[in-house]
Amino acid sequence: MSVVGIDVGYQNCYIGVARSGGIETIANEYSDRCTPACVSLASKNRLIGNAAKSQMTTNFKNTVHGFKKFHGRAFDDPFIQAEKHKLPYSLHKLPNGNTGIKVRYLDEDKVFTVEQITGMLLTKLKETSESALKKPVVDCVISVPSFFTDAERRSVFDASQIAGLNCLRLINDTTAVALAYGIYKQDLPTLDERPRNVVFVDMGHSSFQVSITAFNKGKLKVLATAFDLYLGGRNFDEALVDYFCEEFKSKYKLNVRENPRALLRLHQECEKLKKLMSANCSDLPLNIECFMNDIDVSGRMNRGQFEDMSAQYLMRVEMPLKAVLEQSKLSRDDIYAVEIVGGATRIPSVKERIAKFFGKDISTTLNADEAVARGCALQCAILSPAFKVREFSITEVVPFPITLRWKTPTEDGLGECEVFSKNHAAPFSKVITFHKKEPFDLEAFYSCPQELPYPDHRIGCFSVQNVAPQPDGESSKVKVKVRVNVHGIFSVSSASLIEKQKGEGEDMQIDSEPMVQNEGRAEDQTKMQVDQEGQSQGDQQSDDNSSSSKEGASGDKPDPAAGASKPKVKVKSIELPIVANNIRQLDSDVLNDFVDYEHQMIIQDKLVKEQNDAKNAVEEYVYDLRDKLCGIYEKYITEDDSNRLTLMLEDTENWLYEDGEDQPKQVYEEKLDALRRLGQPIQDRHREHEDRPRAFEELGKKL
Ligand code: ATP
Ligand code: K
Ligand code: MG
Repeated sequence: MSVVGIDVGYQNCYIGVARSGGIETIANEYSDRCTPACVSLASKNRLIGNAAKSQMTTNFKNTVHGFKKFHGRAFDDPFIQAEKHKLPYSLHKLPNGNTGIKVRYLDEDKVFTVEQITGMLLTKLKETSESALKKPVVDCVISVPSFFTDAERRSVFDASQIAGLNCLRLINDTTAVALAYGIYKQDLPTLDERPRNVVFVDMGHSSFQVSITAFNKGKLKVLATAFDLYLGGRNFDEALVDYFCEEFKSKYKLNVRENPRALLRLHQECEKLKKLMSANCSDLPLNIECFMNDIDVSGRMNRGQFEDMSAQYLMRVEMPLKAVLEQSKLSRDDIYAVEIVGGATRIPSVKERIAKFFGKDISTTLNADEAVARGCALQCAILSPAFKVREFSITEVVPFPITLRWKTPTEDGLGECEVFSKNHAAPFSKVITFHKKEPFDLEAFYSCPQELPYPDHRIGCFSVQNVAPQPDGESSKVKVKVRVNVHGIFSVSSASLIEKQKGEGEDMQIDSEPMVQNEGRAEDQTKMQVDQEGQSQGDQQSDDNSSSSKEGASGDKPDPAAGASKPKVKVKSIELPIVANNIRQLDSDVLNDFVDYEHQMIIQDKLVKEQNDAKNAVEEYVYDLRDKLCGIYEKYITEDDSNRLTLMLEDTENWLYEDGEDQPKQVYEEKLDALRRLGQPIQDRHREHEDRPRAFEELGKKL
């Protein structure tokens, strides 16, 4: 069983694995530990990661990047509408209203969903892990931003399935970092001591996330999270791009924004410049050759200027810091350390603002690029029965409050209950008791539309079925379990009807009005680990998506409606089916089609790779043999034969660029065999001759 953690960044992806007893991040086939979140579709195959990024400017219409924020978003979402104009590739409204990505693939127009595109990226990351670990990879933990809603989380989860991964947990970026920070700390306070509170700050390419986490020995509890969804390194790049677009307009009369390729190149150069300015205060040049209309362009920039032009973004750094501190109800003095990760926290003025806000030096003890992936791998190791790791329990928070709504026979016609408040512990289950005579719907949505950064605040509608009145015509008591699971995904997970047994419980007075009763119970989702150092904690329960409601037996408090002095009533609990509607998740048949299609594309990519390899082998052989014919093989072939063979090699070379440009693998293999049949005897004669002196020497020794 593999232990793999994947940080799927907006720009950069990293993979952490457990290998030879430790956690490490692994490199891809380009010896790069960072794999760009970039997918390029072409007429014969796909390129994913570094290969896709390196030809982004040439195949820009079909090279998809910056798609992480498309998850769970409707095409009409204002963010998508604004983004659409900045992208060199096309977006397309899908029949279900979601955002599709329109490209040319295999010489056809294709619209992919974002789950498919992220699925492609995950396929690549899976393959990279497999070649590093030299075994199949299925189980993994994937990171998502802490502000991802249900729709986004379900979408990423679907993507993982398309790639053939079994995602054991979607973990929040800052929580993964917290785990990477805490698990190796030997000096954490004991359980009865005051916890150690650490702030984690992650500014990536697209967003800014902050959490405050309380640590004790063997556990971490996230107290609060805060974020700016749209503040990241890309904003700073854009500030530079805006500036140079203006400058090149006046200096060279170039309209860069009309030329997608030039704009992409400018983006890349501005990003490089931004990084250079992090280490350098002086004036720095920006030069791009043959930028547009054969014109070379150049400009200059220094850190002071850059800070001035990005003031509007720097201003926004403080807000989430303030919000997280307020929500945690801690004071600055309660903060033990401020740990920063994410590429954009390397911008000196970003760092300064964080330090200034907390009034202390910030720590960079964690690897800014790899901490998330390492944390994911650690979580995967904890969840894997095959891997021994120190037990560490994680309690997350719910980022946005969640409310249930249902129809009632009352005047206003609606009942409502906030089932999860902001920063409520997660994973967590609650039992709500209803009194109903017929099947009913529970509508789940995020309670505070003004707080939610998305226009759509629906989560889904859950129909509780097969509800019937009691034999005496009274309402039935229906216990509904709602939960936020390990992935941070909400659901009405089970429902049961409590049936009075005949002859008993007549004294039980049942409300005909629907009534809500909250019965919360913490569920720590971290699986029990066998660990010499770890302590078994009695209140821990393992949890999975299929668990059914057992609260009736163990967790229930007596129903106040039944009165405190009632005799013990024998009850029977009947499981009720729940049908989820409007859940923003792929239908299972659609998902299956996507899984099949991904599989086909993988096979297609493999075929193209094998074909290319076979073709390259012919080309290499031609060059090699031709060199040797006028070199080391010269003495081992007659001039006539050599001339004839050279001509043949030349023909083959020409063929490779003409008719032989795109042939099935076997054609190249046959070609190579034919050449080898001619080349081999020469090679043999050469080798025999080379070996002869040594053979004589050996013989001499023996005699
Ligand atoms: P997200 O977390 O938003 O999904 P990501 O995880 O892909 O994005 P990171 O890899 O953490 O993002 O950070 C990438 C960003 O950091 C880019 O904008 C990059 O330009 C920026 N960055 C990296 N190094 C530096 C540096 N030395 N100075 C300034 N910015 C930097
Ligand atoms: K990253
Ligand atoms: Mg990130």
